[in-house]
Amino acid sequence: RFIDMAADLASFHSCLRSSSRILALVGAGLSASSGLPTFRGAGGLWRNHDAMDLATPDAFASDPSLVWQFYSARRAAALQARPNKAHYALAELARCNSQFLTLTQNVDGLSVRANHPLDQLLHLHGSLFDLKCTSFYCDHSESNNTTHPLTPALANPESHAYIPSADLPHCPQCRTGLLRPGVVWFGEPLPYDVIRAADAFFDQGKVDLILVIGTSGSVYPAASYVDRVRAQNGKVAIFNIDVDDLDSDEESLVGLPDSERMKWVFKGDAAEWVPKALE
Ligand code: BJW
Ligand code: ZN
Repeated sequence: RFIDMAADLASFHSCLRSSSRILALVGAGLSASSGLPTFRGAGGLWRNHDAMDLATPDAFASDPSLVWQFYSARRAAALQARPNKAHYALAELARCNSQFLTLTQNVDGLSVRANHPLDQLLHLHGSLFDLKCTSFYCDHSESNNTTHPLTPALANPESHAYIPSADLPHCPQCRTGLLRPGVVWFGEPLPYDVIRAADAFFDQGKVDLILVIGTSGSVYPAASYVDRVRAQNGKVAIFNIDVDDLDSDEESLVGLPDSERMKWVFKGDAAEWVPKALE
C-alpha cells in the first residue's frame, strides 16, 4: 500500500483545526524515545520476568521483594529519563485548547514534568511516585518523587538478593503495613475520580477526535475510550511505531477516501510524528 505521509499530514491538520473536543489516549510508546521500555514486545522483560506478571496484586502478595525491586528500578529509570518532544507537544495542545484532555496509561510522570496542565491530564493507571499502605485498616497514601532508593535495601535493584519484608518501605502512619506503588494492577479498579472525570468529558459533548499514541490498546478499560469515540462517529489518529501490533482491525484503519476519512495512521516514533502532526 502506498502511503502519502504529506497528504495524510495535510488532511489531519485540517481535521485538527476543525475539531473542538479532542482526547489523547497515550501509552508506553510515548515514553519509548525517552528511554523507558514498553510492556509488550521487545523491552517488556525485566530480569527474565514478563513485566505483565509483576503488575498484579498476587505477584506483590507472594513476592513483595521481587515486585518492589521491579518498581524501584522503574522509579529510578523514570527519574533519570526526560520528557520528549511528544510530551511537550501534548502539553502545548492542552494550553491552546481547553477542550483537550490527555488520558495517560503511563506511570512515569513525564507528562507532568513536561508541564502538561494537570486539570487536562488524567492518570488512568496511577503513578510510580504515589505510595499507598497495603494494610486493610489504614488509608495512608503519599506522593514521593524525591527519595531514591525508598529504603537502603532497594539501593541496588539489579542485585538479585531477596529483601526481607522488614527492609521494604513501610507505612509512616500505621507503622505496620507495607507500602506499595500507587499504580493500578490487573484486576484492580481504575481510580474512581479519574473514571468519573473521563466520563464527564464524554458527557460534556461529542468528542470529535482521539489521538491514540504509543499504546497497543490491549488493556481495558483504557482502550475502551477509543471505542467510545468511534461509536460517536469521532475520528481516530493512530501514532505507533509498529502498526501490526495494534489491537484493532487493520481493515478499518486505512484506505478510506479523504472526504470520508475517519482515521489516520502515522507509523513511526511518536516523538517525531506527534509534534509534526500537532504543529
Ligand atoms: C511506539 C514506540 C515509539 C513502541 N513510538 N509507538 C480477560 C482476562 C483477564 C482480565 C481481563 C480480561 N479482559 C479484560 C480484563 C481486565 C484487564 C485487562 O484489560 N486485561 C487485558 C490484558 C485482557 N484490565 C484490568 O484488570 C484493569 N482493571 C479492571 O478492569 O478492573 C475492573 C474492576 C472493577 C471493579 C472492581 C475490581 C476490578 C486494570 C488494568 C491495569 C493495567 N496496569 C498496567 C500496569 C501499571 C503499573 C506499571 O506500570 O507497572 O498498565 S499493565 C500495562 O499495560 C500498564 C500499561 O499502562 C498498560 C497498557 O500498555 P501500553 O501502554 O499500551 O504498552 P504496550 O507495551 O502494550 O504497547 C506499547 C505500544 O507502543 C506498542 O503498540 C508499540 O508498538 C508502541 N511503540 N515504541 C510510537 N517510539
Ligand atoms: Zn498504613
